[in-house]
Amino acid sequence: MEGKLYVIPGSHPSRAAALMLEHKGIPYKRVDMIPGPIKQLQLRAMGFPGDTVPALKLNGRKIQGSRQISRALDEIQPEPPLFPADAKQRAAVEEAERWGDEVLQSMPRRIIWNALSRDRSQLTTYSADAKLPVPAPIANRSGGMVVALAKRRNNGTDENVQRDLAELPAVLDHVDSLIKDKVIGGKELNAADFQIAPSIRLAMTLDDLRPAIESRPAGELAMRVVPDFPGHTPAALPPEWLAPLA
Ligand SMILES: N[C@@H](CCC(=O)N[C@@H](CS)C(=O)NCC(=O)O)C(=O)O
Repeated sequence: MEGKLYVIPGSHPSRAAALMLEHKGIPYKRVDMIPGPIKQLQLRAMGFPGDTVPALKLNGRKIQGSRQISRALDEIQPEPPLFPADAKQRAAVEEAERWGDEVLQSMPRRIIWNALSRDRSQLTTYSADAKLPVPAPIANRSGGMVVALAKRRNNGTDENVQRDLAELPAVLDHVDSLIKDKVIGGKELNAADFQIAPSIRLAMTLDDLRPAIESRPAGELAMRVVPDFPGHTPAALPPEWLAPLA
């Protein structure tokens, strides 16, 4: 059994899927794609129902979405599990994973595309470990267009990002409380760890955010689960937007 995992370099849910495959010990080939309309068409042409990554071909199945992938992996290969056997614990992990996907995941995505639209000098650091289907000079030259399209698609407006930054302390408090309640951060990592930690880790690639995160339990968990996330964005956001994080 070998999987084929379609990702965007630096995509945090893509990393979640990769980590879950590695947790299971399922071998896979990673296919790197560039964000934007061509990737969306390619995924549809391959028969995936949606146009986002992660998307996984495994055992004759086409599975798209980080939460669909966690469940499918437990079906295809139950050990080691991604969800606890105990019903109450499972419900807590499922809820944390849902929150990680529906609430947390889009925050660093909006923030980073906004920051990259202000300074994309380090954009290619996010694809440092990737095999992109275009030569590096073309990827460099098309960077401005990729960032503009992704910022728009992900609603990375100034207004949304200022709201995200105002909400970030409460969001980090929630992650810390999930760790304190042992829903995540245990000896055996689960689907919610793999969903939440890459989002926090992506946020930590921004110099604007890292100091507010790294010394918290959330930051420590992110470094434990995803020690080697690629990419670095220098300070780029207006300092007054960062006041809630001080
Ligand atoms: N929440 C879903 C969606 C993931 C998602 O939105 N992925 C982004 C990359 S992080 C994507 O594919 N965006 C489309 C694009 O940039 O073209 C999941 O966890 O699988």
